[in-house]
Amino acid sequence: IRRAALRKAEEGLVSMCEERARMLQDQFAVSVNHVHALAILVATFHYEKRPPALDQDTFAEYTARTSFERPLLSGVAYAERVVHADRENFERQQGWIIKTMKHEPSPVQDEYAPVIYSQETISYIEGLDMMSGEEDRENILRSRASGKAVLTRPFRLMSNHLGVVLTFPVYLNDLPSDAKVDDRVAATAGYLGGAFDVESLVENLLRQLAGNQELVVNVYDVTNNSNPLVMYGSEVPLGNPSPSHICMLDFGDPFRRHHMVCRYRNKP
Ligand code: WA2
Repeated sequence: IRRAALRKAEEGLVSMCEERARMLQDQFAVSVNHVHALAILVATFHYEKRPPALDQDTFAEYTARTSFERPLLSGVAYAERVVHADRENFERQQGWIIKTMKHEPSPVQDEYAPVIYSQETISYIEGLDMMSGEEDRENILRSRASGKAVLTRPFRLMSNHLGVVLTFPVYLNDLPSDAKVDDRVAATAGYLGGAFDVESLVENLLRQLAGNQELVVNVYDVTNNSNPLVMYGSEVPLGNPSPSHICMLDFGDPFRRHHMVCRYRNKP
């Protein structure tokens, strides 16, 4: 009877973990797909119309009314690529100067990625050079070199919550799928991205599921297998003897690996 109860507990753990991993991966995927559509919206209405048929108010209204399509994102924004030779012109036209993510006037750089459109939920990133933050900068460089959606490692977002940033490149013209990196960089108009507020939005998602009380869920970025990074949940003390189940997660960036670890709060 004891053996049967243990077996049942183990099966419960596996099915609850798989349910959560599937839900998280699905909500992640729909959010990424919608950000992809927003990148196309900016290419179509900002760059393929003269003068641009998009402005901050329109972007803010559209992203607010479609936020239900991006359940795990706390907000989205568009940062334009500005090379140093164009900085003065850009700042004069915008009527403000490019600032760093520490809210200081930006020092001279080869190029910048100031936010020109933002969802109101993250309006605090307006005018900030997203290349001034290490994680955001790496994302920008990797997305424009590949033409694909990319994710940062987990880090403290400007909201002060743990999460990851998603970035899609926007190009000035269509590129063949095998385009060279240099051609991709030269054609780059800017970067459409958003913040996955994993700490609060995944908490919300899990709270709605049956069995939430008895389960401890952690999500890790295991891109570097010998140094797993916590993406969600609290650090589990080393040598925890409680049995666990691991589910692989696919968030769509082949450069990164993630998994979910589930265990019972109290040993069954
Ligand atoms: N968005 C929101 N909060 C953040 C953040 C970010 N990046 N970085 C740190 N906290 C406009 O890749 C382009 C969004 C960056 C996109």
